Amino acid sequence: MGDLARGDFGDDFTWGVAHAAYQVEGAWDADGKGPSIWDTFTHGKGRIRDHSTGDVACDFYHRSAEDTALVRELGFDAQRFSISWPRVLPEGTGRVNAKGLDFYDRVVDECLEAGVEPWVTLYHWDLPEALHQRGGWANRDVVGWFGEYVDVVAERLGDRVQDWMVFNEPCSFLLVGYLAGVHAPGVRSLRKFLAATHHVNLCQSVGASALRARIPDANVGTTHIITPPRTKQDRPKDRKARAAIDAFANRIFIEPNLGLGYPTEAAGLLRGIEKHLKPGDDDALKVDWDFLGVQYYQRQLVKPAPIPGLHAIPWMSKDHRRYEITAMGWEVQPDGLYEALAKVHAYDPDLRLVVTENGAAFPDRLEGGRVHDERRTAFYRAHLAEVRRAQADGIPVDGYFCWSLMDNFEWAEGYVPRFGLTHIDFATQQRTVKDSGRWFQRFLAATATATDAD
Ligand code: GCO
Repeated sequence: MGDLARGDFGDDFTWGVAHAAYQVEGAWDADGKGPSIWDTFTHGKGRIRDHSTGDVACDFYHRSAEDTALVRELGFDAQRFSISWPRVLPEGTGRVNAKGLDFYDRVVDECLEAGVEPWVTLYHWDLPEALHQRGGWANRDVVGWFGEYVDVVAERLGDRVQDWMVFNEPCSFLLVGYLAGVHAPGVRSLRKFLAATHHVNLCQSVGASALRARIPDANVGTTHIITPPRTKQDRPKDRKARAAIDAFANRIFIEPNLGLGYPTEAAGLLRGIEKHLKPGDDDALKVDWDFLGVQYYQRQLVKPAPIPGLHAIPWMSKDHRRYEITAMGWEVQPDGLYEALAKVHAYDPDLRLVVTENGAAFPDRLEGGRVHDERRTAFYRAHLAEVRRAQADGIPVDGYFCWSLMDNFEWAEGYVPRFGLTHIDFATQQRTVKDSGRWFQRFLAATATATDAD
């Protein structure tokens, strides 16, 4: 891997960093913002590993200019951030909170002034609590509510923002929030999970249309986490197990928008989704994406399950002997990124792909003003090599976003796992660029091909 250089990825390749509203903004009730399901969830007892909340987080709400300047200093082209729906529409529909919208307007301008492209995600998991009280994603009315919200944002930011992602990882907030109940809103119901999944898929399409109606030259995509399942053996029942998890964790969130319907044949438990379909939905689901965002963290070890209709369960044990394990307990397998890209590419060879998230948490230590996180640098280098391999094999990948610019609120794990290129002291809000961030800075500054930044 000694030969990796920025220039090898192409002149039009976008290098970015990503983060999300609830994980970084703080200011949870400032300037007229309404509560989101994550405010409710974290303010309840016992949900978050370190009993923390996103009330303050990285205080990005007040420090966005400084953080955006850092994105530029490190040499990235783009900053991916998300809009908090209840900051813009405190009740979810109707009344617009001007100060909330002003904040995002400012962030966009700060990006442009710093020479950083703003890449905007419309939904990164913080549904207005008021809409959850009305049934949230499980209520089909959400399709109208979401269209209204996207229109408000597109009208205000569309003159300056070209790159849009409608959703961040439906798989995660639906499976973990509506089926496992470990993320907000903490629901455990197969029925609600299936209803919510169908409504989110409809919203992908409604959101994309609302963007295109306001912004003729918009670059419209969405993001999916791709977790390739693996089994220890390859017997027919192992293959069936992989297929079932693949349907549940990957395919139901991607295929309906590509006009392929729901893969109910692969997992019997999915059949319940059919009763949420109305005439005309098959067409309403179709989206003509400009790009798809692929987010990759790990492969998932699964094993055959003796549960009729399910076929597979995730296997929580780890292969410590074969793989390095991150602070999230995830196995480091760089070639899984290639597999994830190839999997999405197989749907449509012309569809542009962007790696909208990739990164890792490690037990970082701040010592003498430095964080020597060589494991993170090695992680990025190995994964970037897989992006190059995908490009070399003809897969059109034209961007890569690190998760994340800075340490932030990692959902149910609180502030324990640190994913940043920048360390944050959450008591003082002091930012310290880690060695991995400096590695990127050198890598991005070197324009020649085939010479490593090190
Ligand atoms: C996700 C989200 C991020 C996470 C990151 C690390 O992929 O789950 O987009 O919000 O923080 O992935 O788990």
